Amino acid sequence: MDYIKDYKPIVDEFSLMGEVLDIQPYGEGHINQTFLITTDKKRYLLQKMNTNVFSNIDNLMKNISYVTEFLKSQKVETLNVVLTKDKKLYLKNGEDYFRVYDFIEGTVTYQKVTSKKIFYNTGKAFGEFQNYLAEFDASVLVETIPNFHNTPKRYLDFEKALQEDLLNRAKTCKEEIDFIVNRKNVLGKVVEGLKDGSIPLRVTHNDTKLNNILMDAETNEARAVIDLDTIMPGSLLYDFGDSIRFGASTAAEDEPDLSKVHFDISLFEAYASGYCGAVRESITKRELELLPYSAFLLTCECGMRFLTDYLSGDTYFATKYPEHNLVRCRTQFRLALEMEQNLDHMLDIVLKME
Ligand code: ADP
Ligand code: GN1
Ligand code: MG
Repeated sequence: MDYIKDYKPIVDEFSLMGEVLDIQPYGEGHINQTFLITTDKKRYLLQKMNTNVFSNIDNLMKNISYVTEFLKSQKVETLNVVLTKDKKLYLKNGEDYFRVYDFIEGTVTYQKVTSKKIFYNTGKAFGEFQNYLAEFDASVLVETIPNFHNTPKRYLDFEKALQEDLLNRAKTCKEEIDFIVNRKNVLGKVVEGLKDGSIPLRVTHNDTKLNNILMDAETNEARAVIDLDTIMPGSLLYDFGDSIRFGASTAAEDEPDLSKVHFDISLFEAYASGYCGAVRESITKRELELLPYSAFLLTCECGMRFLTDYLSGDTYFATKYPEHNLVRCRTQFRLALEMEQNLDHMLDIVLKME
């Protein structure tokens, strides 16, 4: 595919420095289409935003603008939105929506944790990010995906997809269906806690996987939290749990060989130590006690979302082959099972961090 030919007219609508030399697909995100733009002066990132997932791009980009301006005012390194030539936050081209960010140089994203230190740094950075957001006025934010981490609601979506079974795939994933059906009644603790006030509502990132943070290429210290599309009111348990889901695994999210997939409790400890150190002043006792459960919950939730998408015909997450979502679901349920077996041990670890 000739990306320059296809995307140069789009890129030309933005206020870039220099002559465009190259445009290539970039990164491993499951939602937006990301491209690296190289000019003779600097590099940028172009994203074709996913309008199937985000129904109101205008509100989404306003959220990002508010949050990034707020972070910049606190001298925190963050995404910088490059405006279009007519000074807009994004470009609408027919049915398609595009945005451009400065490429943050000298950084790397990891698809898998390669050392405890990196995961400790990630925990510390997401904890600090939580602290910055604590000062942010939640009333200006629009919920970009309502009920994003409402796990019981996600369970209903799964049931619906199972009933419809559009591609007749249910027969190929009976074990996975049973796994989540058997846990139906333990998926509500965070939603219920937010409702009855025992868990505080905060402004949270909601998509805290390892490749949504840029690490300094030389020092491996965290430089910037990215992928700010889902910053919304939520629970810090969502952010903690989702990081553990992705990072405390011995294998990739889509590893087909399940014998390689395990929950690594020493990575859990490294992340928890970085995170709890950063949020020590603000985390409540109840939140602390629920950190182990949140890892189990978010891993069940994500596995269930992959399963739902598999049953619905792969319309949400980007996939590279027909069973991709099922393979991802299997890794998540394997991890969730091992987390479930280790909840007491995880609790001992976090209670030491009080
Ligand atoms: P998605 O929503 O599809 O996950 P992301 O916004 O997370 O898209 O971007 C995908 C990948 O692109 C990230 O995981 C990261 O590797 C890279 N990336 C995104 N923004 C930047 C940036 N401003 N500078 C450098 N790399 C970036
Ligand atoms: C998606 O956008 P990305 O790839 O960083 C998804 C997350 C899932 C994750 C699973 C908006 O994250 O919720 O946990 O895939 N983002 C959205 O890898 O749905
Ligand atoms: Mg991402």
